[in-house]
Amino acid sequence: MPRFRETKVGEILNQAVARKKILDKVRTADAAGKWVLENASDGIITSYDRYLAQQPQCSFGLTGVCCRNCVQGPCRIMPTGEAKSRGICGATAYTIVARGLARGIAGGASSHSDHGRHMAKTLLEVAEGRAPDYKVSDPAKLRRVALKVGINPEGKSDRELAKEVALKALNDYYRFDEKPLTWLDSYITPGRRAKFKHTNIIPTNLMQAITEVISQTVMGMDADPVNIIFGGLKTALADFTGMHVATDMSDILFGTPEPVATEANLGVLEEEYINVATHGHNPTLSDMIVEAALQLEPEAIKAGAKGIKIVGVCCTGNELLMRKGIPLAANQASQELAIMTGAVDAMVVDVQCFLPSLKVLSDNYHTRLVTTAINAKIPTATHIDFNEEEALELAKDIVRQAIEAYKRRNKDKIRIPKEKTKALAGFSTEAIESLLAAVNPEQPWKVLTDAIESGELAGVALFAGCNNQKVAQDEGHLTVAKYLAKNNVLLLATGCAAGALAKAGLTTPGAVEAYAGDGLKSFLKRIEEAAKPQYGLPLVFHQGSCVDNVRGLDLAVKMAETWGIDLPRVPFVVTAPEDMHEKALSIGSWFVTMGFPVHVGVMPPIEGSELVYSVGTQIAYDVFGGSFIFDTDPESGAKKLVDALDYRTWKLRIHRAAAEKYNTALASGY
Ligand code: SF4
Ligand code: MSK
Repeated sequence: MPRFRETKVGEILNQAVARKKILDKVRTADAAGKWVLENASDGIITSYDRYLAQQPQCSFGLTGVCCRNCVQGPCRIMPTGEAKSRGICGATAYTIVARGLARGIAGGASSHSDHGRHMAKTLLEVAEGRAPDYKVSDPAKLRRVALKVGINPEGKSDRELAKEVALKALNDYYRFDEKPLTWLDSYITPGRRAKFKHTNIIPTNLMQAITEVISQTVMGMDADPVNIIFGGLKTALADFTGMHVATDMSDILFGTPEPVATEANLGVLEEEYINVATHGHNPTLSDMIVEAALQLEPEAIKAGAKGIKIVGVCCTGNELLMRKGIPLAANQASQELAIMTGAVDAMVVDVQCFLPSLKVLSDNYHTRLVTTAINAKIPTATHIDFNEEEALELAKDIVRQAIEAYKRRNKDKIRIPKEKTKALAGFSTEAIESLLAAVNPEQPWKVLTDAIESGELAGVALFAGCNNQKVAQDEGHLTVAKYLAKNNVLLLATGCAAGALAKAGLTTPGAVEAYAGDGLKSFLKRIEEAAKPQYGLPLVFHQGSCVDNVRGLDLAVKMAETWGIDLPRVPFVVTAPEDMHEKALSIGSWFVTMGFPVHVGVMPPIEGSELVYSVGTQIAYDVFGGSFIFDTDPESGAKKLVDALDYRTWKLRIHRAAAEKYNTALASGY
């Protein structure tokens, strides 16, 4: 079992090596971030410092054997040896570790599902005329989604259909008819449907799936670790459902992403402009901020600026990047550094992944920090209760706060790094299908599956997940991406992983020349020559924010359908080299149940139980065909992913040869 690796940081702390060396060697691989930490920190404490200050972290917590599920606790368990112990109630290590894992999945599922519910509610408000600043921007997607979930769009206006689709999505949250969730059932293969039924993990009510697992894991309830984990997997499938609702509703409201060119990294901030950073996950507010900024440009010029520049942070940043070409300033770990440039006049946050420290930090500058969600406030930050009925007016209010703050700027504190790079984004699964259709209009996905069968490509990998202060920012993403590209793996990315790869220039055509193996190069070139995309094709296809991981699943389903096989046979893998959030736990878990190898680069707290660890790494493989690959060494993790792809492709070829020899269809059940 790989152990938790803290050696680099531990050694450096013990040797009291200078802070500069810590930053250079350990904390971040992001050139702009490094520059800010070295040149603009003014002794300000950031999460990079607070991580070091937290060392050594509690080994009970790190391995998941600390329980606080009742007030008798905390109970800390010694899992093995003579000191082997139980909690006060008698709970053993495997019960406590499984409970912690399942509750983590529930945290992720509730975040995504709440996001999805909000988007469906916004679509309903649009349909009922209660959100005048929004509209159905993508009627074609509305009709595609309607058909997918079993609604006949014939003869219905956009508003009528939007209402029906929104109500059906909301119905997944509240219904009690014991039928599988629509946004799960409609997007999976028949094989997965049967597998989930057989293993009794199909959620039938999204809210209920989350409450069930919390109830299952309170003191005095389920002590069976395997049963608890299966409860967690049911919740993970509920998470998938909420994520797919979020992605579909966002596409309908704001448009299905298409390839777009922009820039990434802190160098996108501009001293002469009023800089407004939008941060979080929900595109409803940020979309309006973009519109408000356009309308208030004259006020900005009157205040002495050249104009208003909107930049993105984390997944709200990804939402704006892929649909509007708004530059991405930072991913999760460097959000504080954006403020430390002294050039951010307002940072507006919606939900998830923003740090409470942003307020303390912004107090050192002129920056106005604005929270906007009723359930996500920071003490003493400005709070504006955002709602869709008055969206544009509220967005203007926020932008005006930025204009006011701009007038209080301290020019001496402005230190913007030069580093920024070109970035392509907007590669939704639909956009990729259009590109492939330029080569084969009748069977676009056959272009991809043929390339894998012929050995030109080794398979497809999806980069997901976050930054995590336990590892150098972005380094894991970059190492795994370069290794896979060299080995001819087609790369997709979402969330802060996509942000990391964009900031390092890997979402550009130039990166193909620099990092792709010959097979990947020739595959991309063939598509480029046929489709003639305006900006060329990048090494990594940026698919969006963290809810958009479902786009990767949709793509894998297309591959499975083209081959006529189920998902566990498809040469598709997932990697989260810097997983951090509970949402990453949840996403990884549903990808495993869908049948994929999932590499995780930072150990979640499960090492306190051999049993739970082996359920994730081995039993899951036997039951679902997918499993976790825990490896904290990015290169070694990447090698295992290539091995997993090779194994699947090898089996595929053998069965293809047999099918051709006996003139049969490719066997689906091998
Ligand atoms: Fe301790 Fe059991 Fe209470 Fe957990 S539930 S804190 S193990 S007594
Ligand atoms: S923002 S969940 S750190 S991807 Fe989606 Fe990034 Fe992970 Fe948050």
